[in-house]
Amino acid sequence: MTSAQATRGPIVQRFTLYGSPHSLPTYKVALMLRLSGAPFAFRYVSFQKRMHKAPAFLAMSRWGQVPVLLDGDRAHVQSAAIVEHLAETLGRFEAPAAASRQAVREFLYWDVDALSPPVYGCYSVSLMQRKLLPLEIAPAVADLHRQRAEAALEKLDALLAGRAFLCAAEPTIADLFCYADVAFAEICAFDLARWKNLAGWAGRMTALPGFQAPFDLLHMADSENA
Ligand SMILES: N[C@@H](CCC(=O)N[C@@H](CS)C(=O)NCC(=O)O)C(=O)O
Repeated sequence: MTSAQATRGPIVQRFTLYGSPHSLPTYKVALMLRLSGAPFAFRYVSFQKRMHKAPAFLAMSRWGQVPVLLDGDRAHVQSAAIVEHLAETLGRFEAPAAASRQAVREFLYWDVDALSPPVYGCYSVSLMQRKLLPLEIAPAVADLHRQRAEAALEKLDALLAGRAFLCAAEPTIADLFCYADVAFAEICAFDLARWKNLAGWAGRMTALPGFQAPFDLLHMADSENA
């Protein structure tokens, strides 16, 4: 602690993120905070300990899910809504004009509809195979997740042809949000080299100042209530 802090008292942390390093939507919010340069405290919510169904947690998260972002006293849920809230309040990664703001929203909805669910499914398969979650996913279901993830990644690659970023000349929350899924797809052994535009864009995302990959950004060891 510096002498200035000692006289002024502890710094009040504005943002507290509840989630898990293994949670893809938690990474989306953490990445937004990180790339925006906004410090945050991280609280690990253990699914094994059913912390997400405890009354105190349900009081913040009506669906009993992570992530939850506390911004001061207000609890925010749903990663897409949280990321939009952060863009507005921090003034970072917003689209520059009304037309591209609408395009950003469309990409967020597309991601939640088409890209994130199959990648999330593939990651669940990987957690099951590594015996980190007690799941039973039939091989046919696992194959379907993989096919759907591939189709969505193929689409994203096509949409990135001739563009540096998805909706504007600069990265927006649409890029951050979709990139998080692509990062988890890579963890699930999808080889981005297959998709030239996607690989180039992912390289631009990982080169952004402050960027950190999922398990570099969120550590179990750092969590305050693991
Ligand atoms: N649409 C939500 C999805 C959140 C979600 O699926 N969270 C998972 C962890 S990655 C969860 O909390 N699962 C526990 C449950 O649903 O009971 C978002 O984007 O925030």
